[in-house]
Amino acid sequence: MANTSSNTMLEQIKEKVQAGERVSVEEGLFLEQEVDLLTLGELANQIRERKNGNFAYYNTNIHLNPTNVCVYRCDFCAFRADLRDEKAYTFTDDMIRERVEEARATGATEIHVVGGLHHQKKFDWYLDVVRIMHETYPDLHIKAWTPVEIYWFSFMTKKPYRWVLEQMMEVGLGSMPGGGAEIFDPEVRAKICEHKADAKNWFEVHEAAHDLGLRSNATMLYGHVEEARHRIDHLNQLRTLQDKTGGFQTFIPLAFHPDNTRLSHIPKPTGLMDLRTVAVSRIMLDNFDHVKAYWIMLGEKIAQTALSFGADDLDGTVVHELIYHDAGAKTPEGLTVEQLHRLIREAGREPVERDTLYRRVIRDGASWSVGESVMTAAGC
Ligand code: V47
Ligand code: SF4
Repeated sequence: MANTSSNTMLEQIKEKVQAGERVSVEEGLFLEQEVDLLTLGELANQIRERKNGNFAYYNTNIHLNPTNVCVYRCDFCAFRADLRDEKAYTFTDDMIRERVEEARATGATEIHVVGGLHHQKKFDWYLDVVRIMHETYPDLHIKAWTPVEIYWFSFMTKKPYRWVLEQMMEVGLGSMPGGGAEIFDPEVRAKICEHKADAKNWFEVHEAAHDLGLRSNATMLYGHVEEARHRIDHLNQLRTLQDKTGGFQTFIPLAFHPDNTRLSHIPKPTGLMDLRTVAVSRIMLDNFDHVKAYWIMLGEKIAQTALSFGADDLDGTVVHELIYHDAGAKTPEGLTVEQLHRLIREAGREPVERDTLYRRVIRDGASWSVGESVMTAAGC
């Protein structure tokens, strides 16, 4: 970053960030390739504080991966299994009820549901997963199914995405998680997750969801075979749909975990790359309210630091996570609210428990209710 044109470019970007203007794809690439971590952090932090003040959000949640049997074979996935594998499992209705009762007993406000595409299960089984959860604990927000799953349901039923989503909403679906995005570039997808729903399908599902009033998240899986230009293209595509619908809530950069995958020769991203990716994402995604530092993947230390590099959310207490632990995550299986508070306060931020839709949670032990939108309350 020594020459004059680089300095001019950086000055231009700084002015844009200060004025709340959008950084171009070319400038995004420059940030990725030429700019040091602390400068990225300073820029990202400005945006983070403008959008969310000093708040750092978390939620009380629990995970359910209803089956790990999957027709696909994504190279980065350590979670999936074939039907006859020893580790293959599928939840029964009673197991689902038990998981939801556990959610109720711990005062969880959200259940996060993603899983494999089980070729012997019909659409009605997936619908029942949501129905059972909703009937067992109606106040629990069900954040379920990525576009890869919705695409599969649409393929099985030969019905449009909108119909599939409407059926799911009728039995209790509350919002959609951000997975299945990986890296949108078709050449990268061909290398790591050939055959599964492509970028076009991914965006069409989110657009249909937003049109029905469902909010959703977006992710990006980084640190495998992709290059900087692929990450910037990915972020640019996300902000284009967000301009159109405004339906995304949170962006979550997902650090690739290589253990037990077909890409196990690739080293896990370093802490530096994790923080750079959080910061560049925050700068590029000017129309996203939130960027999540998913502690279960980043580890508590990097996630805590990320709160000064553009992130405003740590995700939650997360009980029963499998996808990243199968792929070698060394983080604990869950964190208590006290531990999350400590991480946030140490980072100089104010912890706020939110529900899935970013409303403040008013809590008394395991009982809770929701207040107003946190950002409205903050005047952000
Ligand atoms: O699409 C799978 C990723 C995603 C690995 O919306 C891996 O709040 C790293 O949807 N290393 C599914 N990543 C998870 C998902 C999600 C996660 C966190 C928060 C939210 C949210 C949604 O998990 C997949 C894939 O990108 N994944 N295997 C792995 N070895
Ligand atoms: Fe199946 Fe999802 Fe794993 Fe791909 S990432 S193999 S779709 S469970």
